[in-house]
Amino acid sequence: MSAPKNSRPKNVAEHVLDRLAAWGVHRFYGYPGDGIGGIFTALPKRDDAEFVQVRHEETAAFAACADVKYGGSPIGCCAVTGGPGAIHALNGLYDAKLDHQPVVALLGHTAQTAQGGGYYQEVDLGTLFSDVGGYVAEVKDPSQVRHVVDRACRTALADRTVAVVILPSDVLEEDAVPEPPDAHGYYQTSAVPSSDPGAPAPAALEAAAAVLNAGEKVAILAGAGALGASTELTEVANRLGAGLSTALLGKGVIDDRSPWNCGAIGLLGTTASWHLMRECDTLLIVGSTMPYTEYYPAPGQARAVQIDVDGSRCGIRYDTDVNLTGDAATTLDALLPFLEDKTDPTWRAHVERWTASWDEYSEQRAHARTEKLNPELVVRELSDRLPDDALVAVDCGTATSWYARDLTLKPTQRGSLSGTLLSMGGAMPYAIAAKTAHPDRPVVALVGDGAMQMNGVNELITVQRNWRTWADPRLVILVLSNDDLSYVSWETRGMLGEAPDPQSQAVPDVPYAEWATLLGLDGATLTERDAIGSVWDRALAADRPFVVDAKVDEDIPLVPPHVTLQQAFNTARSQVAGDPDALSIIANGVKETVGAKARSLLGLPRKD
Ligand SMILES: Cc1ncc(C[n+]2csc(CCOP(=O)(O)OP(=O)(O)O)c2C)c(N)n1
Ligand SMILES: [Mg+2]
Repeated sequence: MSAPKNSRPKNVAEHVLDRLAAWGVHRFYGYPGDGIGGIFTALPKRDDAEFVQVRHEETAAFAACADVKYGGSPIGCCAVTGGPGAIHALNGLYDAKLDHQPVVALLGHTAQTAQGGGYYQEVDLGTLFSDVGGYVAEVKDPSQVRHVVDRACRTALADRTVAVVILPSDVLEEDAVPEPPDAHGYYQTSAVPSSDPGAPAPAALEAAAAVLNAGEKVAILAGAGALGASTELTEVANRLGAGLSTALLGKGVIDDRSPWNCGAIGLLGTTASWHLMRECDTLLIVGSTMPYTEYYPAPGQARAVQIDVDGSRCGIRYDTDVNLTGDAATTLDALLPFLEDKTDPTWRAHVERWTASWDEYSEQRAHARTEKLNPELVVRELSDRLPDDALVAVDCGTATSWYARDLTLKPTQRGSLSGTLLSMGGAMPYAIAAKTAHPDRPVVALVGDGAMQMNGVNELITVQRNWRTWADPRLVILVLSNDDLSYVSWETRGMLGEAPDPQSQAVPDVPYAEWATLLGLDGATLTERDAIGSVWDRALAADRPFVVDAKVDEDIPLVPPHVTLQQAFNTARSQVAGDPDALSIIANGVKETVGAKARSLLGLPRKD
């Protein structure tokens, strides 16, 4: 269609946004710069586009990923300038790639006229993004826009990955070619998403059912791919009399309070999950590629079926017998008619005993007296207070462990984190994305003080700028202030057998609640055990975002569900070899801590 009289034709930037809108992309996280300038002048002219300015391009990319994870947009999008802006965005884009989220990154770039000349900020973006991008293309001619944006969106959705569109600043200003000519070398592409693969063929379902029906002790491992299949998973689990473990990103798919849900698997997992996996005879993996294979059944122990939307992800963690390619809900639903009811309740009864004894043990751990606040108690006290529709954002650190073990979620809630890249600095961008996608839902972020200092204090400025537009202003940020990069301190003790070096591990004490107050937000410093509940209540009833600065003990051991002798020995060695925290670690140890095990291994007297 030709442009109306006296108005200029659309330019490339406007065409890019038109085409993205056709794919349902209406939200843009980003940060401006001259490379991407055309997009930033086109965005405000649209009434179907929302732009969220954050403090750092990495935040924009993390938030674009989290936008999809929290069910905000079908495709996440970030728009950043070339050179330094694009480089900043890389980490968040890798988070999306590794967690299989569809994200399109719009990268500004040096003008075509200057490329190759060593211009300011000129970086070879095509090369730099070739690993993170499942699709990478530079728009050098306006006729490319339609097919490049269409293919970027299609690839992001179909392959659940990152697609990168590089936009030289001068091309963005050129006249658009919305309808490429019907001529050799041009494409007429579609903005209609492809349908999902549907259910596997009956023969494959039958083969899977034969394995599952033959088992007497069935374990299910559910990951991110199972989210959205709560009903189907419950039916299959009940039919099979199975117990269930969740990978970090699958948490909440089944109510954590369900007696057959053994909770988290892996290093940060529960003893119940450890037993489930080590004693089952049959394994059903749904949407998970959790890579710590030592937490799976031993090789040869179980027959196994795997369901994954991407067939290439099946059979890569366990020697599976049948692999079903398909979306979890559709496939489980199609599998049900083939499954026989297991009538023997013995296995379920075992599973329920394991979960009950884990609950008792973790309750004891949370109530163990510690010098400063016990972080497990702080997180545990949130469980019963967490609103039914809450969204939770979690950072990488000990917060991940307390989230996995001590917080109970259910399917109406949703928690997320940088689940495969395990990057620090994810929680605040995720929380911002959660609030932006769902301004009417309460959000809670669990963040370490190291992560808070990495980017959280800055992103509170984004919160301050936007919170008044949220229908429900509640965003509670729990900072686990332990003045330490505690997770790594524990890795140093447990895996390297060395005392952590305060020069690298200690982080400065910062008054986070005061910083929040200074910004016009609310906050409280939490130091007293008896005040934990009332501070949560206050934070969750606040009329604005609230920072809880909890002064927690850094010496709470991260006990793997199955402590190996080597880990325990290494821990003991570091404690005896001059770790200044050794005494309080041991003093803080409840019965089953690494410290206590290590002491007994070394024949040291028990600390009661
Ligand atoms: C970007 C990034 N840098 C470094 C790490 C390694 N790392 C993992 S956890 C952690 C410590 C986190 O410290 P903090 O945020 O204070 O949480 P804590 O473990 O003390 O609760 C570090 C340094 C990482 N995962 N990501
Ligand atoms: Mg810390």
